[in-house]
Amino acid sequence: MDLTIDISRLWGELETLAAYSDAPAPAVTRVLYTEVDRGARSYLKELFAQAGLAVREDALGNTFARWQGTEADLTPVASGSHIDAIPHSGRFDGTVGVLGALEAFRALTAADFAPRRSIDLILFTAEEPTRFGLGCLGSKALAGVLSPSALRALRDDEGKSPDQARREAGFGGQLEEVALPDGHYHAFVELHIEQGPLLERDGVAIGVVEAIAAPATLRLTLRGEGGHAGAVLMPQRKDALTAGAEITLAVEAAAKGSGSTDSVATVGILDVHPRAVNSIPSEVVLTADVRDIDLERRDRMVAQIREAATRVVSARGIELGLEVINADDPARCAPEVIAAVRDAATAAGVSSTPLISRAYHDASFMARICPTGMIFIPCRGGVSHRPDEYVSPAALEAGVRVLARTLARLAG
Ligand code: HGY
Ligand code: MN
Ligand code: MN
Repeated sequence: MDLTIDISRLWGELETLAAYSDAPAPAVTRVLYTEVDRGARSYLKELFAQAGLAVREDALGNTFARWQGTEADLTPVASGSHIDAIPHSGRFDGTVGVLGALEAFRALTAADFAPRRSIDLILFTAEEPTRFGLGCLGSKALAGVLSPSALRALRDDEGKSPDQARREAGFGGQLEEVALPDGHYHAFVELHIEQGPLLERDGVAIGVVEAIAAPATLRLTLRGEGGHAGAVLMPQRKDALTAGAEITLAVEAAAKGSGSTDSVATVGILDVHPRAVNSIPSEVVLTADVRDIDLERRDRMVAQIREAATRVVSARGIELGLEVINADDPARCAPEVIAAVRDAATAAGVSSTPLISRAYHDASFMARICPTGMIFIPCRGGVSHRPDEYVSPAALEAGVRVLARTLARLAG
């Protein structure tokens, strides 16, 4: 099949999408249900409609753009990714999987390919944990991993629930209708940037993802006594922030000491109260992200962090609250989708290599309900979640070509 990817059109669409942002370019901030998120969604729904796709949205804003297959009774195939972006991040994380899938659809149509199975392009709501503290809200709800009641219990910084926020953003319908039945899809494949350095380092065009790492998120609340920074002498202090500093180092030590470089742990958020230069911190909340591709090792790190935190707070007379916000299993990609990606890369004449994803993705949860795979493309220096995140047009073009061929294989 002779496929032509219109990379300048795709590049222009990525640039337009990047402008829907609450941060000055080249940074992108696009948080769930904000005005820029809603604007980006409208822009994309316009493109989906122009491409002749039938568009529907569910109660959370997961958006499905369907390319009708010739045999409507066959279970459909799906592709897609997310468009939300954490504060001050880049323009390619997630978006290449949404606009890349659209471009794959258009290239296949131009090559007179008509899929037997319908193909859904899915824009997943809230893959990033920014607003409600939990990642993959949309795909977890689709997979039935996050129940409507668990969803309703979440709160953002203003105390709003996803239910309230989604309705204010104009999404009606019932949360109970979001979960998809098992077998709803024949297969799912997601195009995504590697968010790591290996493909670029080895000069390989395509990563054929075999597994996706297991993330856990911990929230530790430390309560001390606070007080006047000048008047309270050091022996009498119960300083919540110095306790938090020791625990932050213990989080790092748990990953560094696990015996494997596949273990990673990060304290990305540390809130201090009352945050005044002359007031001893009385309360600190730190949020830790702990991951490994091996579940047991990941859980050992969580246990170690819990032990270290207990030790630190008892030595300092601080009160500790520790909440495991999420602890997901690693996801395995399906052999038949892995093979389809690998064969598509070969047919497209590009190099490929098996890879593990250290980032999590919506594919992590689509793998719960259907055979799933991922296609990685190299990003410069492996950089992601930063404004200088970058993918070359050539790398993107190869990724879209392989995605198109993979979809042609899966949708028959
Ligand atoms: O954090 C992650 O792995 C993803 O980028 N949300
Ligand atoms: Mn991300
Ligand atoms: Mn992503």
